[in-house]
Amino acid sequence: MVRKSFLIACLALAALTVGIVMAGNETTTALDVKLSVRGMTCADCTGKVKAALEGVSGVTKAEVSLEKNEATVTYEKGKTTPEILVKAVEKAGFKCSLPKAGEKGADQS
Ligand SMILES: [Cu+2]
Repeated sequence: MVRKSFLIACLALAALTVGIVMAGNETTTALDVKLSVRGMTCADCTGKVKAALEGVSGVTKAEVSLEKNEATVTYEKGKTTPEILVKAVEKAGFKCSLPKAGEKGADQS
């Protein structure tokens, strides 16, 4: 009898934990933003821009393209803003600006 109630308690706790984890995932929304970066001339430059962006708290991923003069950044909503990302790139010594069309960064080539 004691064992059965213990098992039920364990199951209830497990269900509760799963519920909390799922609720937690819903609150963190990942956003993507494309930034235009100018002044990069080699792989060393893209590395610096990438490091600068990944150093911003809230950023989960940063990919920098030398060919496109562009950085694609994934960040958690509410933890940072595209403006902060631009400033981080500029602090690293490069020119950076936001795309004209909203946060998503319209696909223009
Ligand atoms: Cu370089």
